[in-house]
Amino acid sequence: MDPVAAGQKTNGLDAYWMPFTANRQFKENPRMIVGAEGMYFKTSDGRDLLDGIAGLWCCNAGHNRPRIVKAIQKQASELDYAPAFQMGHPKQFELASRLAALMPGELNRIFFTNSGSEAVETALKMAIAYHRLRGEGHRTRLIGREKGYHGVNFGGMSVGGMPANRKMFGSLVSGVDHLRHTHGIEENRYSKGIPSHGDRLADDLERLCDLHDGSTIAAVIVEPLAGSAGVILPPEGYLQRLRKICDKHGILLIFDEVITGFGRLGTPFAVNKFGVEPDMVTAAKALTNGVIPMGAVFVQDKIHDAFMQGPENMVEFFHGYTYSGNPMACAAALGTLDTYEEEGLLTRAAELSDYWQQAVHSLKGLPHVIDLRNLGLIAGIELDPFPGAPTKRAFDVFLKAYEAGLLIRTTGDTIALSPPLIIEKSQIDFAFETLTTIIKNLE
Ligand code: PXG
Ligand code: PLP
Repeated sequence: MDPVAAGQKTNGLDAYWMPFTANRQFKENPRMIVGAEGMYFKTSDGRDLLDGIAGLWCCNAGHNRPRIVKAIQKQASELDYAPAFQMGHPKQFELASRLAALMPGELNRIFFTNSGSEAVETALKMAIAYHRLRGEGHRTRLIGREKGYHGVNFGGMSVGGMPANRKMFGSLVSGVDHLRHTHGIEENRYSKGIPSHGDRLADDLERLCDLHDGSTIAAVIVEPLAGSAGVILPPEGYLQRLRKICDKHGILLIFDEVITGFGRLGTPFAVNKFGVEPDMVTAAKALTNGVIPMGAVFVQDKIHDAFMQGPENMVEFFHGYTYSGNPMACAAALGTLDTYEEEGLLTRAAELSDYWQQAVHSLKGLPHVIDLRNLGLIAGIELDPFPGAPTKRAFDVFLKAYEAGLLIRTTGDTIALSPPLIIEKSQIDFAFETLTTIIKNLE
């Protein structure tokens, strides 16, 4: 190939097929990030962008944090990789113990994956196998919820409830059904924090137990607070009610805490916030501050123990990833936990949440704003869709915010905010002043 063409091939934008991106639109007018520090990204045109979304809900300690950087550098020079199967390295065990200590109750066993999607697949497989090991092999159904997001692999996509993420991919995993979502309850509009109406939507699980017979259901998986579909909160008492119905029918409850984990709601996990203990918790993202891919499943002792039977020389769970408990990921996670601990970040959102809530609700009454939702350091700003062009209005805000030095995320016509937990009040002010100006001037 001639060198000019080869240069174009390696330096151009064509080769990279970007995930969850409008590729053609992006490549017409690329938005490139070339650096990051603390609360800010640096763009290729030399501007600072306030990170209003912690990367993709993952950089809870902000960017380029020294503890994490050093941990990775040291790990790379000591042990780059160790086989994940039938071999171990000390940091896997140290990390699992520290994670178990963070989580209340019986959620003491940790299985490592490389993403939230893989954590979900792992938890679903564990649930079905657990019942089989206990002589209830007929419990194979999985229940998710409308508008749920559990990653993009087949299990998570099947229990997930975002139509665009499902419709192109055939018949998905069989034996899956969905609870009704908790979005759009008129009485909850503009509620501050946890909304008071709608806990009875949990009773929808009774409907599915009637339909399928509860004894055929292995597990229910929900996000305690649904992030991807537009910051949808659990009504007061809803998660408690779901727990009760699961117990009544012998169904495992899985909380997908890929977004809510690691301080996002002002407590280490949503489990602490709501005082409801599920049988398993999936996590990822902020586990390593987003720096190296890693996910984890927190499993109650009883589930783990059910697998520990049969001959001791046999593999107990035929499942795992080449990079489960990868040394670099473990080092990054340990550096991350150190940072969270030293800076009190797992509870900092609770200290800021009143200020945050006030800032969020200061947008009430602006044109096109039809709902505002908040919890911990999360906000959902729902806009009236542009007639005939859903998603356009929110995406316009995204583009204008980017120009004005603020990175936000949009899903449908909802703006989602979820900044690093190190954010200062003055930066919260900047974010909401910027959004106010943009929204006021929308078409
Ligand atoms: N479960 C939940 C609850 C999530 O939020 C996943 C699983 C999948 O994790 P991985 O690591 O496989 O991406 C997620 C991820 C958005 C957005 O725009 C949300 C996610 C990922 C990317 C973008 O809201 N959530
Ligand atoms: N595909 C092939 C051919 C493999 O050999 C493996 C792992 O050995 C995988 C997929 C799964 O890869 P991973 O363990 O990174 O998920």
